[in-house]
Amino acid sequence: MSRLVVVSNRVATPTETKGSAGGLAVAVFGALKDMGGVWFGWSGDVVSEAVANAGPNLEVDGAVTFATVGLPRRDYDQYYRGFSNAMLWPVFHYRNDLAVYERDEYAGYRRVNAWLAHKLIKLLEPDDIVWVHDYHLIPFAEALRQQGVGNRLGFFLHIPFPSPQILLNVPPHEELVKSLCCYDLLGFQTATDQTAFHDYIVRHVRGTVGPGGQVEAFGRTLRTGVYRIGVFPDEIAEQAERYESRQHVLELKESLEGRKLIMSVDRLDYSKGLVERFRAFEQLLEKAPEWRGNVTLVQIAPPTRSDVDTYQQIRQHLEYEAGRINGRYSGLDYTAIRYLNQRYDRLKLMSLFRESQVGFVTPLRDGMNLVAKEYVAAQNPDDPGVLVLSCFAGAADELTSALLVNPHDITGMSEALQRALSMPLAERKRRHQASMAVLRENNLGVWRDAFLADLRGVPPISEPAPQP
Ligand code: GDG
Repeated sequence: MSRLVVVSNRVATPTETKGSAGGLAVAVFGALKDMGGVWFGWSGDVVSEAVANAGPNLEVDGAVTFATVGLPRRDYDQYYRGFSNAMLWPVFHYRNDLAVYERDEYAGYRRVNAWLAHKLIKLLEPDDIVWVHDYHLIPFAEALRQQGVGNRLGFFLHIPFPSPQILLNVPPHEELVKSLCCYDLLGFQTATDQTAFHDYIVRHVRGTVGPGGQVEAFGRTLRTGVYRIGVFPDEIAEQAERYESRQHVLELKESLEGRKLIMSVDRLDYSKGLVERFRAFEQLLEKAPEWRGNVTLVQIAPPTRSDVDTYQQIRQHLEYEAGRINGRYSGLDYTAIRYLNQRYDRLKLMSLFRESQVGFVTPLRDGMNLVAKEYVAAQNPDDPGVLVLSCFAGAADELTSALLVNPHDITGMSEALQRALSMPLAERKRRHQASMAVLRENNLGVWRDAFLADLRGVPPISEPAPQP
């Protein structure tokens, strides 16, 4: 059987791959263990040129090799902080207004992709199948192909693929799409994303889209498919139940003094709709005074990408909103919004989800949103909480039993909160059962195996990869 090579911007740590709650790193590592292979990418460290060039650093764990490289400061700034996170991330989340384009950052993005590809080639065997993850690595296959690699190359995009009119805002949009066409298989989270890619191919580069998502463009033929990422719901349910009587949950319960709890967990990112969410909660307290002092919103928001300006701005904005709303509605013994800028242990999060009556997940755009799925999975089936979910999360296609909201409609969201807080048990159970059935049918293993099966099915290019 072919080996598997996984390439992602960040390589998971050994602890993450052995975590018991079933995250993405665990699922990817599972496939690597079965097939044998390599997980290659950035170590997360900024290092000197000499140290970067001396890499990759190899760590062997059974049949799996973790191969990581550090990035010099300029590469980090241009490839990661610059083009990936200050240009591609905002535009792919429909926030052109926040995007910053610098030609030298784009050049750095391509240069780092080529350098990473060059590093990987030395570890690659001719029959390996290569699975590349996410927007940091769009030109990775092109760089491999230019260096003579004929292996099967697949790419999964974790974030939305924007509609063509939005993508046109990225000056080198055509080069990026051409680079994507160097893969053999492109995976998207939803049919909307796949269709947006197809539209671009047909309208802007006069390519063709055939049955089964086959694309012909730039002289290449490739497959495209929809692979909805999921969770392992039964493991999460079991973990959440096992942790429900732990100290942290008991302390939270005691501090709530019988008040209802709304839970939200997101990386602190402007795509997650946090400001609109706080305002919707404020409107609930304003328009439904019976809830004042009787419901608390816990927002866990660990900071990310804090050296990108737009992330500093969203953080300040949220601190202002949380302070303003708490100033208005908190009391001597009651805090309306508990806003926590910290990362919590995964198992703790799952047990807090189980303890709450509402999961409030309202991104302005999101490829999938795993928090929504984790929230559902963590519920007690005999007394489940209600998921209030943005229609702009990929997860909304599947979790149709959630209360779906438009995150720009503050009043609509506050009404959904009211409805969720007062929903009768029978309806809550019915919605929870329907959502759990969807999560079980399309769990994280199904996502992984479907993508890999399709990638294996791609006929290899005739020339073998050059030997190191
Ligand atoms: C990208 C796409 C797509 C969050 N805070 C803490 C914590 N988390 C965990 C959650 C969840 C994960 O991080 C976040 O995943 P999401 O899917 O919600 O969002 P992104 O980070 O934006 O992920 C997204 C995903 O890729 C997968 O394809 O769904 O659309 O944007 O698992 O639980 N985990 C811990 N402490 C925290 O404080 N331990």
